[in-house]
Amino acid sequence: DFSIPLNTEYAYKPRKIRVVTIGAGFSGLLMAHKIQHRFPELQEFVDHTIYEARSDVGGTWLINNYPGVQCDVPSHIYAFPFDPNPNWSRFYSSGAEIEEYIKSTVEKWNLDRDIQLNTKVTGATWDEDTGRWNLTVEHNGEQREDYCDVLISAQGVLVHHSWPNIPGLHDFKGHITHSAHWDHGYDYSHKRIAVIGNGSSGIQITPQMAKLPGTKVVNFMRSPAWYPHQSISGRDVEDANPAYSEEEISMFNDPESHKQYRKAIISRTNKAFRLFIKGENNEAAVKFGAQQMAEKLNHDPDLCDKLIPKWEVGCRRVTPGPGYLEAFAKPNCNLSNSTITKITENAVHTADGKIFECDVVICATGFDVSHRPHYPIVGQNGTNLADKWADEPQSYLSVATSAFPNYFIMMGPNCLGGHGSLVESLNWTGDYFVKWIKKIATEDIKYVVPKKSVEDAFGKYGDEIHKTLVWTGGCKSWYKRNRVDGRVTALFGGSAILFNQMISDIRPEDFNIEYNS
Ligand code: N01
Repeated sequence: DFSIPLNTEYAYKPRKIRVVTIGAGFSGLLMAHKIQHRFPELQEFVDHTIYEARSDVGGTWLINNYPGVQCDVPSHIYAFPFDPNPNWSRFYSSGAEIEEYIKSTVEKWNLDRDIQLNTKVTGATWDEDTGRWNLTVEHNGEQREDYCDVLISAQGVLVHHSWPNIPGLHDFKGHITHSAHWDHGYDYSHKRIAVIGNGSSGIQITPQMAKLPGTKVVNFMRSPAWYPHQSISGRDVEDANPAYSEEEISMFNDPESHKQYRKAIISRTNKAFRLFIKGENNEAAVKFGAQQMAEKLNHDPDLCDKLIPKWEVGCRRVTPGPGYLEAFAKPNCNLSNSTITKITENAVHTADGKIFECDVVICATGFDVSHRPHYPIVGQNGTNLADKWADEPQSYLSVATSAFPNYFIMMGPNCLGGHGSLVESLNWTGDYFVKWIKKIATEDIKYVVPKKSVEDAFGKYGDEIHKTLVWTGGCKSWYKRNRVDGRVTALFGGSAILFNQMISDIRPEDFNIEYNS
């Protein structure tokens, strides 16, 4: 087509393609920014829609709004790279502050231009003849059909919360809630409260409940976890979550100083990866962590025995969790590590024969971490993604999977979800998607799909690295789909720097590419 000026970067006139992104949390909003602003040339040939099932943007920060919710990633690196926020009030931000930041960023950049709220994708089927995804979406209870050339899953991984599998749970006659489905209309004060779970959610909820007037709280834990209080804020302070002073905030408002500050935190975070390698660094961390936890527990032998893990630091996700260990010093806050055998109308029963009468049961029991979609995504030869991933999820570099052409995933299996800067990694992933979108549109490509052999090789490569890392240690964790043994399916087996290198090129040789003509 000679109508294109010769100095264009494209060899062919780009064909118009329709891109649908599912989800308007951090990942989906990053895609919105890339398509609307970062790569303005995409306007010429990309028609983009973001479907969001909920009534607002914000993803995980909209869903997880339990009391005390706070991010355990430093605020200054938990921000959109295109709009770093100099005004964070603390080293770690509250969920509410993050939600506010997300909403104001959306408004500032008009990122809701292509978003359709209250609209749920209920099915996606690949059509090999047309090279398109046929979609069904539900809005206000009505189903309609749509299509796209490229489908991007930006649904996140910790989306569908899990109720514990405890006999009698639903016979409980008091108030029952989940950390990811909090009931803000209920007054928790003056209640006897059972908090089940001691992951990142449970450890934030427990001290908040213990603070309320007249409460009696029991936290039921099954597996101990490390709660290091060593601040990576770079300041020698006791407070694990320091508030920023006015001077610091005004310093951050100078773009160069802010950039340097962010760089320093990213560098400290990247270096922390060394801690996750089995061996002397981790052994030192175990010693340090055990000593620090014992101090926080006032060297209470019973609490130390129950709470200080015997496995590596980082085997389960570490979280700063200020106030959790300290809460057990209060007379109204207790810990049980005996297995819950049943829940009755008014009590939690444990294997050691104890019965805890309570008015409230809070399940901080995590999420479905299978990666399996909760609606049919059907790829080549009728392959349903939920079936493909029934035993274990497999991906190509976390961003795509064989038999699912033109399907790209943010935070797919084995992504950079446990170390480094998550938002930075989503940003690199978004850039990677844009490269494919441009290539597909400008080279008249019908579809691209990762080769199964390469996907398998990536899995093996990751497994080999994982053998050297603490995530394969002897604990039970959601990194291994809530198992003790088995593959690490949630996390990338390498540093953030390695992930960045691996994703900086689209490596077409790893894909089968089908052209339209
Ligand atoms: O979920 P989890 P989460 N009886 O799966 C326990 C992110 N996040 O919502 O391990 C008793 O970690 C279960 O015990 P066990 C972050 O990535 C971040 O807390 O199966 N207990 C476990 O203790 C985090 O890692 C932030 O033995 C039962 C707990 O429930 C991820 O989300 C805040 C049980 C679930 O812990 C998930 O965190 C919140 C039973 N029958 C979340 N069933 C921050 O940034 C389950 N459990 C701070």
